[in-house]
Amino acid sequence: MANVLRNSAKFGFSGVLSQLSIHSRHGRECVSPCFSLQQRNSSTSPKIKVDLDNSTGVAVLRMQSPPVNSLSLDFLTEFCINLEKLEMDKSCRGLIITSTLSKVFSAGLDIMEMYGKSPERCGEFWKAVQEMWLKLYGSNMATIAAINGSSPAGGCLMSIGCDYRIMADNPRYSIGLNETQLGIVAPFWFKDTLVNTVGNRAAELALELGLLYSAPDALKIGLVDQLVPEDQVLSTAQDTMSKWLAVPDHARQITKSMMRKQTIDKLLSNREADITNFVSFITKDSIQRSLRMYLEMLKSRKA
Ligand code: CO8
Repeated sequence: MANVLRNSAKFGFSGVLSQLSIHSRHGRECVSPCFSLQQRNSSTSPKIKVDLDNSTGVAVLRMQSPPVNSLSLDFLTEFCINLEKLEMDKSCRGLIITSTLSKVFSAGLDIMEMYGKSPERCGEFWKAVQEMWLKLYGSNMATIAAINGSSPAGGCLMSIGCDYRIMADNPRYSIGLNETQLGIVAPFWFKDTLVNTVGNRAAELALELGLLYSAPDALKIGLVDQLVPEDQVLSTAQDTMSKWLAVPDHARQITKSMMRKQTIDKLLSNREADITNFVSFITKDSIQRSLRMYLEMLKSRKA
């Protein structure tokens, strides 16, 4: 552990996990585990907008991919590129993640990326999902999710990957890892992140039943830290961030590493197996049928 702490102090939290040679904001090597961030983003309009306030050192990352900010391969790639840029920027100490869409923070993984796709494409997609979580959960920045709408499944994963969660006080908005409701299973690192957030018993109930919690219920189990009126979600996140940034960076980062490193290392050392598991699971006929039924259910809700 002493070594870990020394390395954390020297390289930053991400640096301890370093697999690839990418220069960090401290001018040293930092993490980007096994993921080539080629500019593969094919869409013309950015799905993400980042504003960094140099006077406060706080960046606001706005997800702006209608209709529901679903996490497609393109979205995830753009997200990771932006996160990496901020991580390397010495002037950026805090990150707030929010959505420009009304009612939705993020609908989670883009189901169309998991339905009717080749095993190769599914593997590429899953690697990007892993990468998003590794970068966020292991970030050196203080991170706050300003959850201004519903946030199921992968949206919840993104939220619990942050250090703190502020949600709009609206009982119609929900958050949770509802994978079992789709007939799929949240992988171990989704589970670990949830356990680290709400504890074992609450996570067990939440995961087995695939529960989506209304904002007030999410606060009760500690899935979010604070509820505020909808129009104050971002301003509260900014106020809260100033408290986080009042703590010396190195002390906060080493502490974060102590809390999260074991969970991150577990995925890093099982990354390829996790991809193989995902691909073989998601391409099964029975799972594809479940996904198709779920997609039909989503469409029929509208009709
Ligand atoms: N992926 C792709 N498309 C989606 C998704 C999604 N996750 N969510 C919604 N859409 C589509 C809808 O089908 C609809 O399409 P269309 O306009 O063509 O009919 C459009 O987005 C708008 O959706 P809604 O009308 O439902 O929008 P609302 O504003 O009424 O509701 C919600 C927004 C609450 C987000 C709602 O859309 C919803 O509940 N979506 C489903 C969320 C969900 O269950 N996501 C789970 C994704 S799986 C995941 O993240 C983790 C998987 C882990 C895999 C592990 C396997 C081993």
